[in-house]
Amino acid sequence: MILIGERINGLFRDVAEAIQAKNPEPIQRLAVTQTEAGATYLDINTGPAVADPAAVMPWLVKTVEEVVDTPLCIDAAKLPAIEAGLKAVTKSRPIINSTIAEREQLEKYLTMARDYGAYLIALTMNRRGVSRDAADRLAMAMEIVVTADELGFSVSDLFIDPLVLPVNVGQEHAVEVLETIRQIKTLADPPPRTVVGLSNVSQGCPHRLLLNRTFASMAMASGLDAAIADVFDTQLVETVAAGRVLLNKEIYSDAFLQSVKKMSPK
Ligand code: THG
Repeated sequence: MILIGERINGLFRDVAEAIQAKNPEPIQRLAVTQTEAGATYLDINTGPAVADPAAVMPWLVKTVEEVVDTPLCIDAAKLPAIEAGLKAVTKSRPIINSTIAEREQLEKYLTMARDYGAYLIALTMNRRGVSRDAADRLAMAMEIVVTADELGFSVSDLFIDPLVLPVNVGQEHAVEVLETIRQIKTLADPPPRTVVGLSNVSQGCPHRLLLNRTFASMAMASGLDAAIADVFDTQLVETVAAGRVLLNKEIYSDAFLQSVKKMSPK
């Protein structure tokens, strides 16, 4: 499983303040320390407080690329901010995060991803909101796969996100997400990949890291390919490394805990 470091997000106060002050130092430190901790991608999101995300995203991309080679996951709610981020990327093939599963929006994002040679995260939600159960999520995943195929976008460059909700407000969702992850692999050959925002599962709960780690291990067993996650949780990173060995994705060696640093989407 690929770990995408979640920490460069304006949801966090230190990042919001750094963006506000155009101060690169806290962001560059998070880029370096997350990479050292085992992130093979870095999610970058300006956060909800920024007035013009399309103006800030290129600065965030440049600030991060100045200090690491780690590829980026450009996370924004609106297309102009994503496109501004894509234009600023100079190093590796980025991931676009994300589109909803509405035909018109899917077409725009798939075309953009194709034109920029990016991977694309597509959420199994539409204008009516998040799905209730696995069947609902799978129906949207199928729409995503079909649309990608029609537009000539490689299905294996798609990451489908079944959307994890906090377990304290939607307890029934976690098990539906696991079932969706399993079944998404049957939709196409080669199949799309899957990704989740792991820390969503524990938002507002005590024992957050325990919930995150447990869900990570369950989701890996269900076939999850990537997680946007807190890589500063050493035990989470180690759980993922052990999971890779146990799922036979990594050749066993006594030094298997090192393996998490070498993951790539290739
Ligand atoms: N799917 C996709 N992208 C995503 C998400 C997803 N991007 C954003 C998010 N979800 C994943 N990233 C985070 C980042 C932070 C938190 C959760 C998920 C988080 N933050 C603290 C909180 O809300 O309690 C912030 C407060 C703080 O500590 O300062 O939990 O699902 N594709």
